[in-house]
Formats: sequence, structure tokens, C-alpha cells
Amino acid sequence: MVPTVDRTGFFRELSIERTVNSSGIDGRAPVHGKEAEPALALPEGESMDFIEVSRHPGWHAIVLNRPERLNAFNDAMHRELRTSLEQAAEDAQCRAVLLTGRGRGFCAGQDLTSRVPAPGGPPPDLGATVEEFYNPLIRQLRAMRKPVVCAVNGVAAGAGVSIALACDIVVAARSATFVLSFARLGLIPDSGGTFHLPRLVGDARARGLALLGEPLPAERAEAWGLIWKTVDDERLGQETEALVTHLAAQPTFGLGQIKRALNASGDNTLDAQLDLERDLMRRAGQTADYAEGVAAFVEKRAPRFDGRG
Ligand code: T3D
Repeated sequence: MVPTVDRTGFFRELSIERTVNSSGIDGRAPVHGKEAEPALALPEGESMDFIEVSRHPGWHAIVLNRPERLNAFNDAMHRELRTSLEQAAEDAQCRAVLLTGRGRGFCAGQDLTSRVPAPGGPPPDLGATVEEFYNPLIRQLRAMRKPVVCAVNGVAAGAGVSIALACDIVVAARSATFVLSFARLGLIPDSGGTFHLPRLVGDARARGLALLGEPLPAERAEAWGLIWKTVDDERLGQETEALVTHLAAQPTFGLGQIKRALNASGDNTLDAQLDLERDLMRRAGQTADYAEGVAAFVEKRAPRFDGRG
């Protein structure tokens, strides 16, 4: 099948698998991080309707696929994304993940059509859905011991911003915008928004973004340190696929240790962080990839990492 390419250069037909949950995922806690919570396994045999997964040598692409709703989340999409990430985490052949959206948006957060109150009915318990869906997703992204690249192909709004910020490297199409739309609804930035936002851009900009809800253009997001970089729309697919292909050939275990250290640094004292660095460094130094990296440097050749710990 000849792949066709959309506005941001992403494949449309390239080895897309309509993944079915027949791989033994059973809802137990994943093994790749103590912060992670039990996966929301899809019922056996249920196909994915709102997430596309394609497997490439060394990495998985996970595509949010409700373009008519700018990839806003319903419950099924939450379950499918969690399952897709779980499969990527457990697949030893997968050493990096690319997360993006289909169509002109990356993700518009919660699907608000499911939040219209029934006349006279009780208000929805948003704390329950945050607890059941959004918080475990953010923990899963942060705890995954493999790099997750987020290609923001268009507007990111509400929890869509928070999900992008929970990924490790965020690359945005130049036309993309980031909209902390929560305030317009009387809500607060969830999914780690109030955690990551001020740490990335500082308190003044975090408050302006969260309280005003104005769209932040991708180039300013890059200038403010919210994201890694901005690329021309038509280059987004090519650039992020090159990035994730590169990451997939790196010392995966070591990259996972880097994530652990950076995840912990926001809460740790310097003393605690120094101790953690010592322990992670000790473990990293025991890997074949470290020995290979040193040997390759000394022998002036390219390293061949196997990614294992
Ligand atoms: O509820 C809980 O469980 C708690 C957790 C909450 C987490 C959250 O994410 S709360 C925040 C929810 N999201 C938003 O507030 C964003 C709402 N969307 C927008 O503000 C705008 O759509 C955008 C700024 C994202 C894009 O604007 P624009 O003008 O480019 O597009 P549009 O015309 O507004 O949207 C295109 C279509 O997508 C449109 O449908 P239509 O008219 O073509 O049939 C629009 O209704 C739909 N859409 C966009 N966002 C959502 C949505 N449909 C449902 N839910 C959405 N969030």
C-alpha cells in the first residue's frame, strides 16, 4: 500500500494496525515504573476505534484518531490509549514512542458533549474521571522507561496541553497553538497542568496562560521553554519520525534512568537528588550499553546499543 501524507507529513496508510487486545494484557500493574497504575485493559477482542497504532523498527506510533472532535477524549479513547502505551512499554522491540493526532488538531481535551448536564440531574463527578482516566495516563507517560516524543500537529486544548507536556520531547507544527481552555469552563488545568506548566515557563507565564486561556502560538511556546521546538507544518512528520528513530537506537535503559532522575528532581532536595543520581549512575554503569558506548568512543566508531539494562 502506498502511504499518503497529510498536511504535517504523517503517514496515513503506513503499516497501520487496527490493534486488538489479544496480547495478554490483563489489567495488572505495569512493570516499568512504580508510579504507574493498573492498565485499563480493553475487553478481550475489542478493536480500537479511536487510536491507531503502527509498529516500526524500534518504535511505535500512537495516533489519536477522532479528528472530527479535534481528538477530544471519550472513555473508549482513554482505554485504547492506555492499552497502546502499555503495549509499547511491554514490547522489548519498542524503544521509543511517537504520540500525535490525526487531522487538524492534536487533542482538545475532554469531549465536552458528554459533559452536558441532564436537566435536573446531578453534576458530573469530574474528580472521578480525573482519577480514573487522566491521572493514570499522565503517570503512565512519565513512568514509561522509554522516551515519548509528542508531535503536536495542530491545536492542543485543555487536557490535550497537559498530555503533551507529560511527554518527554514535544515538537509542534508551526501553526499549532496551546490553549489552557479550562478557565473558560470554570475548571482548573488538570492532568498535571498545574505541575508541569509553572516548572516549564515560570509562575508569571503559567498564571497568564491558565487564567486567560488565550491561545499560545507554537513559536512562542518554544521561546518560553514550554516545548522542545517548532518545525514547519509539512516537516513535522519527517522530523519527529527521524527523532524517534534516533532515540530507538540509543541506550534505552540509560534513557529510562534519565527520565527517572528528572521526574524525581522536582520534589527532591539537592541531597536526595545527589543520592538518587549516585544510585542510578551505579546501575547504568553496569550495562552493556555503557561498555559499548565507551568502547565505541575509544575506537572512534559508531556505537551499537542493545538498549537493555
Ligand atoms: O470532564 C472531565 O472528565 C474532567 C477533565 C477535563 C479535562 C479537560 O480537558 S477540560 C477542557 C475541555 N476542552 C476544551 O475546553 C476545549 C474545547 N474546544 C475549544 O476550545 C476549541 O474547539 C479549540 C480551541 C480546541 C479549537 O477551536 P477551533 O475554532 O479551531 O475549532 P472548533 O470549530 O471549535 O472545533 C472543531 C470541532 O471540534 C467542532 O465540532 P463541529 O462544530 O465541527 O461539529 C467542535 O465542537 C469540536 N470540538 C472541539 N473541542 C471539543 C469538541 N467537541 C467535543 N469536545 C471538545 N473538547
